[in-house]
Amino acid sequence: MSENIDYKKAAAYLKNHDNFHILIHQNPDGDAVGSGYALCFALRKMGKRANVMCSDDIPSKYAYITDNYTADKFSPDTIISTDIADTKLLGKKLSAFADYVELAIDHHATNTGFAKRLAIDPHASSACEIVYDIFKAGEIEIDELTATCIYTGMATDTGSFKFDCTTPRCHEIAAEIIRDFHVPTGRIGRILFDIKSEERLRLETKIINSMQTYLDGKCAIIYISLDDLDAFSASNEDVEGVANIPMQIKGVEVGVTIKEKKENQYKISMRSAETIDVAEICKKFDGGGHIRAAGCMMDGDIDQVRMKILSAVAAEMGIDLWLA
Ligand SMILES: [Mn+2]
Repeated sequence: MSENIDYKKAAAYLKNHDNFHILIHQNPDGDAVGSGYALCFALRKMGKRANVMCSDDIPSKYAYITDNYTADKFSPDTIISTDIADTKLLGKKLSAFADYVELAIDHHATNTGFAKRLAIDPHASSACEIVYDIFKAGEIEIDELTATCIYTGMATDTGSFKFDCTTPRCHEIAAEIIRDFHVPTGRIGRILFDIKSEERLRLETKIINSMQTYLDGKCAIIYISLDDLDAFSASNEDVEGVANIPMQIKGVEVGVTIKEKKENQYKISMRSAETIDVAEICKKFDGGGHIRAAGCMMDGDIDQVRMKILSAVAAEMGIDLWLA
């Protein structure tokens, strides 16, 4: 049985425990990295031992965070997670922790309640926003580095303060941490949103050229095969954020990105512009996420996968696929 706890209780929990392993999800994004390391740095500042654990390597663009971290050697007494909605997202290396998470900090409405204690707010822009409010509630001291982590997660999950999840609270926190800790916003913004590897930029032209639109231009699908990655010498890191590419087309309501993971296995990412709940669509395929950004895994032949996705998107749009 899990228990919902408020931020004061969550802060008290952090204060009253030690030797933390902080779990973040596989394929970590800016919010996973930001919230995980923010917790770690703040706990260490309190004199506690803490490590951040992830099944995958942390992308090199977050070096301005991870360069300030070295893993400690100790056996954990306290397992907590952040930005993880489902233990499936722990990935291979961390799956053994699935039943032992004491506290989950998260902002996904689809959180499965796997942890003993839950500090969850589906209206928060990011896990980082919740982590910051937990620090505030418990008067836990932070520094410039921790503030930079918090800013990173908020900027990532709000698409640089553009998405609908950009609430007044989100701007208030950004204002507070920029004022109090002089977070280098320009530098972080460029690292997170502007700089791409040459391989990525060239791969983008291929993806865009082979993009297809359906349902009267309301749905666009891009596909990235393992061969594409090979041909452009692109790494997994190079394809981060490609899901936003189809959303740039005028009239597209749902953008779908299909990434080949291995033969006949694909990772699907969906984005929605204004009206469609893509979390609902991804749930049909055992996935989940947010209304405007969700994902799932699918198996099978690429054409079948494409058709299945398209019918699900059409159904959510109320369009009869066979007449469209
Ligand atoms: Mn997040």
